[in-house]
Amino acid sequence: MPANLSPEYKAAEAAYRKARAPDERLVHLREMLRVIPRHKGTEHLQADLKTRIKELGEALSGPKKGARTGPPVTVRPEGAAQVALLGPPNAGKSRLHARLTGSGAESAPYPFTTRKPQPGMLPFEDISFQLVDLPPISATAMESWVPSALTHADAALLVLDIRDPAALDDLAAIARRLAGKHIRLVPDVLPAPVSGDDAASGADDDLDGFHLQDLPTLLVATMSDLLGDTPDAADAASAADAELQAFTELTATPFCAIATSAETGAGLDLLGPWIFRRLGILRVYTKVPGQPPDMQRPLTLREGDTVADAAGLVHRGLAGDVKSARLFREPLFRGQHVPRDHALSDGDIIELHW
Ligand SMILES: Nc1nc2c(ncn2[C@@H]2O[C@H](COP(=O)(O)OP(=O)(O)OP(=O)(O)O)[C@@H](O)[C@H]2O)c(=O)[nH]1
Ligand SMILES: [Mg+2]
Repeated sequence: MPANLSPEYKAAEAAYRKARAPDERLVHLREMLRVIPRHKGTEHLQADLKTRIKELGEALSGPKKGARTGPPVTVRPEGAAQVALLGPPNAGKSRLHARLTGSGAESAPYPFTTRKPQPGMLPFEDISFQLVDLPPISATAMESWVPSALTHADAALLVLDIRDPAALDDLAAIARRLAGKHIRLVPDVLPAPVSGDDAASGADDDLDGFHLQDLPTLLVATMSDLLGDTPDAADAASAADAELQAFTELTATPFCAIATSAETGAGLDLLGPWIFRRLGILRVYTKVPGQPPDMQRPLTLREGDTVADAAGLVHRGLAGDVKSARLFREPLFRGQHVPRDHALSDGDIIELHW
């Protein structure tokens, strides 16, 4: 049924997607629920919004006395972006998480090992991304709180066992389950609309173009070290590439895919750059007048973000007070004044003027 969302709702949704701090997100979620048109077509969505508001509220204030005592379901975002590890049981999510972040995420040769969200930091150049390991999702099982655990996720790594012939079915089942909770897995390049079954693309016509969340998604086909009898690293890499090519061609999946191994580390160096580029992350360095810039701790913003957005990160709630900035970016900018709505670039150095 068409959801027929109003301009007020769409504006609230846009503000929600832009907000990164949990308390700001909660404000926007409440606003979405307040302005959502009340009719049958939005009933599911209203229910999803209420669940997220409740769970995010509990995460921010601690659970109420006597409330259900499960694991905390939302992970407070840290670093330049939060990226969720999704996938079917036993695919190798936790082993990857442990290797990438140094977390002690428990991995075991049987399914449903992971029972709660586990955060860890993946360093990339001078910033880091927060990776969140999660319990598995299959056609028949998904912890009810997993959609809420994705509230702060900016992207997803969908981990599949490269040897598993059912991987496409797993991918479609996961996309469908999340679509049912108004979360859409988005490939790097959106496929042209086709009629017929497009569950594997993450699209879902039932949602009438509406969703609570878009998750840019990379397929991570892991365990490449276990492909055939290839002790030589170069042979193993080409076997993995051939397998991956066969997979992407056979399944015609619109998602980008990379082959990795948590055992040998093969392919893992591609993850940070993908997250960085796919999310359009910018690093902006700040300086105070008369002093050299602080090159140690960049602000992290997104493509299209402005001087005012950077100011909002420096002084929360005061973004509106910044008047202009001096911008340093060789060779074009050597301290010229730019207005508060000037869009920043990766590597910019700014001196804020309030
Ligand atoms: N050789 C090899 N083994 C791997 C690799 N990745 C995972 N494994 C093994 O595969 C099994 C499952 O890995 P897990 O990381 O627990 O899988 P998971 O996806 O977290 O599983 P759930 O928590 O049940 O969803 C474990 O025995 C891992 O040691 C890999 O890249 N190479
Ligand atoms: Mg696990």
